[in-house]
Amino acid sequence: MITVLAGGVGAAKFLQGLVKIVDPSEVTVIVNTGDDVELHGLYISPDVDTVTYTLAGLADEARGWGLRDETWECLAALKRLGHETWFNLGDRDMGLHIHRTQRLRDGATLSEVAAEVASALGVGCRILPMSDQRVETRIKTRDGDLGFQEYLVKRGAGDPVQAIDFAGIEDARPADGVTSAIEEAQGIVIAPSNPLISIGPILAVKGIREALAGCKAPVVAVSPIVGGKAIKGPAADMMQALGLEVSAYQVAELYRDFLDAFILDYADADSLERVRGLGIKAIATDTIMKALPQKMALARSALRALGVESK
Ligand code: FO1
Repeated sequence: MITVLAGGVGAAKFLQGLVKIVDPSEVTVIVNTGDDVELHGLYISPDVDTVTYTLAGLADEARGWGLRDETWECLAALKRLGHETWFNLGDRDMGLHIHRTQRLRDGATLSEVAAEVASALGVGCRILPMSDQRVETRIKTRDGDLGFQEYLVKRGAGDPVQAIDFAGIEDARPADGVTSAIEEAQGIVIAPSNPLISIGPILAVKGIREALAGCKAPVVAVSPIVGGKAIKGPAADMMQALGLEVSAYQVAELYRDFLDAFILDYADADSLERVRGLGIKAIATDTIMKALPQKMALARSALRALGVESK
């Protein structure tokens, strides 16, 4: 089994490549839920949905979130009724959120719902939310404490970040199957996702970071930072605002307690020796995943770094 720690779009692209070279039933994905948000009475789990929709072949890959060929009638109706509609929920996407919300109200767990949805959409991998308890990524700014989606979508990630907090993390436990997916894996991949707000919340759930540091399988991470910039999203600005170096090296450094290997882009090949100085095997390759061949090639590099055979 290959276990992948995942945020949203970067992880989803990597997984598209991985499931072409490994049997999907051999892949377990542990997904960040710190981005989850409740709006219009609905529970939305953006990273879980991005991974699920992408692996189901239903995602709008150009936009990076939601479903392809969406319509937006429900949101327009909410707007006419005076609701805030800064978070764009498509009609079909809304169907999933209604289902999840109803199931949670009936006593199902987030991970039960994730498994049901994956199965209904024909996804062959196991998709595990990091925890069934609510963990909420909060961004501290000059204007106060913002919910993650408020910071990212409503305010366009424009506020200098003073601190990041994961509300509820003290009471969160890994969802069923998460720890064993780390302990029993043949290899573990940290996807090219934001280390602070996508992988960070997963690592902050009690026991997960320790499981990674103590597991027998090798762990490889793929850098989401290329040439001092984030491939997508606010990672670079956030790292800078928090006084971190905006570099692939810095990402490796953030994971150094559990990392065996690190893949960075050719653009950062001058950092290979520095990463090796951390005692981590470092590999340079093309990490920009424009189309399926690049996604597969990157997944293949990760498996090679783990010493795992691929199709
Ligand atoms: N991102 C946006 O930039 N604008 C949106 O209106 C938006 C809506 C949305 C709806 C459902 C969903 O699953 C994701 C959505 N996202 C939107 C993406 C999301 O905010 C982030 O990409 C992730 O939370 C970060 O991984």
